[in-house]
Amino acid sequence: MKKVAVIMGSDSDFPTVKGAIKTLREFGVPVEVRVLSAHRTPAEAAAFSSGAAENGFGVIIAAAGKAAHLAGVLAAHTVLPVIGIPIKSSTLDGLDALLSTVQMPKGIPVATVAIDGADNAALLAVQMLALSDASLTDKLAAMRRRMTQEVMEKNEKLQREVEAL
Ligand code: RP5
Repeated sequence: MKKVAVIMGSDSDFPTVKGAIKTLREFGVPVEVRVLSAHRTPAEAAAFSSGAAENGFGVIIAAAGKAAHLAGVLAAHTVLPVIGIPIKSSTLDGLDALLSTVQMPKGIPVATVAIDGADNAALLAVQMLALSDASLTDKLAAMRRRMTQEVMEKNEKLQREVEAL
């Protein structure tokens, strides 16, 4: 199975990014994690992304805050799909990172999830890998069934509470 790279612009992003790493591991997806900054280590970030495909990666997840160029810079150096997580790490509550990540000029796409949306970034990466791995498709389907069951149980509980009003 292809690996997923989880790249963050700073170790200060790690508390948010942890969720993505845990989710990927729950699906049995091999993960490698790095701190690489588009601004502070531009050469290293470019080198990682340039070599990612030949090093066995299938998807790159890039998490960054503030003027968040990391996902776009990584995407510029590879044709692997890049998923951006805008991190809420500034006085602008992550809106700066969201706009920096999502507003990519045409030609170099970044699939941007919600501010701090680490879990969805991981799930999207699993869905991408599932295109060529049926075992991941089965695990995703099982997760969806569990979610459905949980919501139905919550609804039933709510109905009982409403009835008792
Ligand atoms: C971004 O700047 C990082 O992704 C982080 O979210 C933010 C702040 O970084 P630190 O100053 O905490 O290292 O590059």
